[in-house]
Amino acid sequence: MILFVSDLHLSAQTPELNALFLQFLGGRARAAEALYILGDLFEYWVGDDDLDTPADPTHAAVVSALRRLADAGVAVNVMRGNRDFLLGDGFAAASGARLLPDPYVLSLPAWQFVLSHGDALCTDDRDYQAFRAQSRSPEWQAAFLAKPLAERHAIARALRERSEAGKAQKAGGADYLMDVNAGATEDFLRTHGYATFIHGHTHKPAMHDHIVDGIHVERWVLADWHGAAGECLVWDGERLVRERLT
Ligand SMILES: [Mn+2]
Repeated sequence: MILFVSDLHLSAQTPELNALFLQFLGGRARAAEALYILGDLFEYWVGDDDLDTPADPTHAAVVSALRRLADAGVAVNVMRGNRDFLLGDGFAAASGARLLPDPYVLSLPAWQFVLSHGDALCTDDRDYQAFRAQSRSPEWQAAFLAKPLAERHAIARALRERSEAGKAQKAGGADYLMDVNAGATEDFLRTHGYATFIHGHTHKPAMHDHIVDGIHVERWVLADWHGAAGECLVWDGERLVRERLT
């Protein structure tokens, strides 16, 4: 059995979700052979060295719980999202998780999946894509990570506030900016051999049927975690089923 989650956005401001996720890692997830976290596990990640400063215990608690799950024999896989795109080798070493490239093809004996966070397909949001291109460059990341931690935290806070303001603006009439672009998605499905596509990011959980080049392709959008509830998508070897976590 394989579990998929995304968009938990954990931080010190989400104590209920943090507790729910720790409970999930110590319980439900133990029954799986593998866990795939498809981006935005954390609301922000300003560098792996942040783990050494115990000012905010949330990150350290989650990393230790991932480690315990990995040590229990569950394959833990983490993809970076648009919030925690700076997760690096230090995080991987501490958590026992394998960092996945985005996109990632998951070939199982019975089925083929392609996994992505999903933000790369939101091509209508030109401003975001420009920031994405810039912030994924090694030069930008090296310059950012060279700044003192306190300054990185301040920049991350400012970016979050700007993102929230942008979201409110987009929700007021330009909602399409916050969803994947139809053409880009079709190209993506074609490029990846019409594999079943699982992604998050948009916070619009659904199962979409696509017909691409006459071939039926399923696209499963994971639910974000909010309030006191989360969700995982379960592959039992034959089908995908959503499971609500409270
Ligand atoms: Mn996201």
